[in-house]
Parts: sequence; structure tokens; C-alpha cells
Amino acid sequence: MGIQIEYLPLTALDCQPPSWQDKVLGAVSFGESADDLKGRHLHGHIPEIYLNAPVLAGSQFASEALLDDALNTEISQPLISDKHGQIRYRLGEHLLFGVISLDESPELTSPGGANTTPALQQVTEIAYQQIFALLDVLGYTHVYRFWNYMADINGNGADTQAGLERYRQFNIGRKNVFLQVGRAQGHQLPAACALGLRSGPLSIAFLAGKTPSVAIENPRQVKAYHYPEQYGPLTPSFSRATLAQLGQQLCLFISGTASIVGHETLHAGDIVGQTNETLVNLEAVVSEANRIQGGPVFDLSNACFRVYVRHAGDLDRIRETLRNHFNRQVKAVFVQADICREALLIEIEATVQQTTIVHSA
Ligand code: 3EB
Repeated sequence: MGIQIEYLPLTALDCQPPSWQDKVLGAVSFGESADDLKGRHLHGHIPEIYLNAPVLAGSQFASEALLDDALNTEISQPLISDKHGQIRYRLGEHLLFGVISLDESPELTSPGGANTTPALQQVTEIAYQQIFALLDVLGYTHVYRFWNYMADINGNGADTQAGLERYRQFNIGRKNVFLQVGRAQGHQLPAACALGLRSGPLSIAFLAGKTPSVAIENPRQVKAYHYPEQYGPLTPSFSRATLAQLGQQLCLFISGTASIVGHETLHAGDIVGQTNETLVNLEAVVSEANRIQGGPVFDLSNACFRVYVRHAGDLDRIRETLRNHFNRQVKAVFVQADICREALLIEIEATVQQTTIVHSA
């Protein structure tokens, strides 16, 4: 078994041959609905989260498709698609990919009512409870990666009793469930990202499997689940990367990474400074993964990157900084989104597949 991760233009998802459709577990896609969705006919059985966010550059990589390449062998079973609660998912023998999108419906807030839990926290709890219930029932208990998107992530929560920033409301909901289901220990936490979009429901995608993975931390950063209270009453539940052995192949899912050293935001207001610091952090995560794996299996310059940019006007300086760092073109899509701390201007996530080992004759 193994996983194959492909990056393709949004519109290409639907025109792949049946042999490809048979292998795809699902996708995470970005675009602005008005233009990008024209003529797009989704194959309804394939779970996909479609994030309504401007793609600033690299639109040839706007969709990330996850394929189960165990299906190259003739004895394997076809993938199965199904629903559970509000989750849509698709699974093979070893991997499961699922998506859930929940609106923060007004009836959740009940103004003046007894329930003072913010709607975002409530839908976060509902989503994560459904996800872990599904994974436990089906036996795909190891989560390799979560993708989290929500509207107005930096909103100050003035409309809620607690008056907490919306990202912090999300963190409370997420951690409550991780604690409830006994998954809050650091060594088990999956890689993740959490971004803000202009509008839309809470949208979560997840990739899980039957074999354990290794949580990787960044020696330059405080573990996110140990952040001090100044960043919110309950800490974010993620590790800096997940190192997963998927069949013959090693895969490193690197979480959203930003200009944070220790627990502090560095280079406020300086996009080049933040981009360079983020690259140092990404390299540090890759080095840590290689150290734990015991050899140079991962090379950041082979990664596929998703670059979340707060201000579209920073795009050119970000791209130039990336070119200076890698000295070559890398695969990257640039998406306009809000980062979870107000002072952060950029967040970069990456997926690195094991550098191909060439056996000499
Ligand atoms: C940080 O390092 C930046 O809450 O799931 C990055 C990746 C960030 C994931 C999450 C948050 C998350 O704290 C923000």
C-alpha cells in the first residue's frame, strides 16, 4: 500500500480517467466559486472540501488529491465511499479520507438562552466527535493530517459571552474533544493547519490510517499544545509534522508553519523576515524528521507547498524570498487566507515524500 499525492488545477479533478477516479480518496481544493466552479461537475462520491479563497499564484496546484496507490495491485478491493453523520468519506484497505462542513447556525447561539457556548466551539466539538467516532468504529484510528478552515478566524468574539477570539473558541472545542476521546497526549497529535476564510462553514478534512505514525516537533518552537495561556485558555491540538510509513513509502506531512520562535511571533510587519523565519522552521522540522528516521530521507526542496498569504500585495516578495532560499522553482500554490495570529502575515504547509532511493545495478 501507499499514498500518492497529486497537485492539479481545480478543473482537472473532474476530467481524470476512470482509472484515476477509482484510486482517488478525496481532495482539498481552493478557488473562488464564481469563476472556478463553472463547468465543474463533481463526482459526488468523492469527498472534497472546496475552500472559497483567492488563489494568487500556482493555480496548477490548487487541488491536492490523495490517491490510494495500493490499487495498482490486482488483488486489491475497490475504494468505498460512504457517509456518517455529516461526514463524507472514502476508504481503502489502509487509508481513509473524510470531510465535514458545518454551518454555525444561529439556533446554536440562542441569544439570551442558557447555552453560552459560542457557536464555533459547538460546531468544532460536533465535527471532531463525529470524526473520532467514525475512525474508532472503522478502525482507522491513526490520524496523519487535519485541515481546518473557518470564517473570520481573527474575529474577536465580542458577540459571545466569553469574548474570546474565534481561533481560541475553535481551540477550546477541538481540545475538549481530544480530551474526551483520550487523544490529547502530545505524542499522538497529528499534523494540522487552521486558517481563516472570508466566509463559509467550518470545514475540516482528515487523512487517517491503520498504522501508527510519529509526531515530529520543531526544536526551535515550543510545542503548540504547550503554548502559554496568553494564546488562549486551551492550547492548539497539533504537532509540527507527522511522519508516516505508508507501505514502502515514507511521507512527511508538515503542519502550517509560521514565523514563531519559542512561542513568540517574530518580524511583525516584515513579510520577508517572516517568510525567511518560516523557511528556517520548515527546514528544522525536516531535519528533525530525518534525525528521527536516521538518515536524509526528506528534502524540503522536493516538497509541495501551500502558502497562505494574509495580504495579496505581499505575493511578489514572498515568491522572491522562496526563490532565494531554494535556488530553483518549487511546487507551490499561494492562497489568500487569514492566519490564526493577527501579527502573522504568512503560513506555509508542506508535504514531502521520501526522496526516491535509486538502487545501483
Ligand atoms: C502556530 O505555529 C501557527 O491550530 O491547527 C499552525 C498549524 C497554526 C496548525 C492549528 C495553527 C494550527 O501556532 C498556527
